[in-house]
Amino acid sequence: MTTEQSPARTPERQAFYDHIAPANLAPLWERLHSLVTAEPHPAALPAIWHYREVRPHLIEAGGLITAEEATRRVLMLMNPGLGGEASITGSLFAGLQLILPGEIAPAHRHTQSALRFIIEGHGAYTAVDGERTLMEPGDFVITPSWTWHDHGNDTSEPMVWLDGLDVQLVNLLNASFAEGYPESTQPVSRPEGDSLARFGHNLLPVDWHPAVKTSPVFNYPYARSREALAILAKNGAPDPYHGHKLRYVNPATGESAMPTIGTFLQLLPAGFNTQPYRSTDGTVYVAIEGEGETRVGDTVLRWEPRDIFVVPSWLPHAHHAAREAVLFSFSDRPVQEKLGLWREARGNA
Ligand code: 1HN
Repeated sequence: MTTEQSPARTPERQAFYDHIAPANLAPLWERLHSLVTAEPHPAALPAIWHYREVRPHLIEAGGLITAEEATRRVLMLMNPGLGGEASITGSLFAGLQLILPGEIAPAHRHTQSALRFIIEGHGAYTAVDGERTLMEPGDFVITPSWTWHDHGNDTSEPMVWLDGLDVQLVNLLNASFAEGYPESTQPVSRPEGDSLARFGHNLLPVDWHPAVKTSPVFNYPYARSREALAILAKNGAPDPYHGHKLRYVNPATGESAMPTIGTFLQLLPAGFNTQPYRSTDGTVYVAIEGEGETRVGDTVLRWEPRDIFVVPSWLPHAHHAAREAVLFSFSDRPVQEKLGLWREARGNA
């Protein structure tokens, strides 16, 4: 099974392959080694987008097209190893979305799930199924599959967030549906903060049972998550591979907050070096606080706040924090875990 090379392609065999091709047939033995590899060989490359370099391009896009005309004014983060695919890893989409003061990104819904990780600006809103939430830097906001959503910026500053979506997963399975809402914004039917009060305080409404797989909390405010990390960092030693790392959960199930995308927040103390680690879920990171670098295989990615970088599947990586740092990250880990595919390895093994 670990054939590194295909058997020799003799003229007689080649003639046979040509002969059967019109019948939509082909020999597996020519392809086996690339279809079934001994370990993951992601086409995605380690890469980093420095926010100070990307921001001017985003602002430029803001002068070229309105959010309304674009539907979503997003610059996609194109993994340089993926040949122009709209993907940051083999399975996930990432992009930076800009909403200028006074703009609206019109309501629509789709089967792809989206996360927003807020990078810049204060107080623009996203509305999900009749409730608006105001967004602050570091907040993790969810748009569950098939929920109406629109965004708007009633503030005086540009608002930028990172969009993470399971576009490639949904398309692999040919399960994409989408439609526009008849109006540009959906009616607001619940006051701001309603979901957080009902579901975000270690309490659940009596007699409520989850109807969908996505967390009923759709904004995980940074202030609260950050406070948890600060207390952990004060109370004990960091994990050698992860620092102080927490995963965002659906409070109704204990599973990941989104069914297809796992999301994480970790604190690395000043001067801390994590030990080499790898896992099969290619992961997108956002540096929120601090400064440092991540060695991914032979590549060193140097990051500062608001930079976004990607660690492809199964590449050993280690973080170094020059100053106390906080990283947000997301990956397809819940999907791999559900399917029994997820693996990790500690050290250089
Ligand atoms: C989308 O609907 C949004 O709703 C953002 O804000 C990014 C990227 C690909 C496909 C749909 C949004 C998206 C997207």
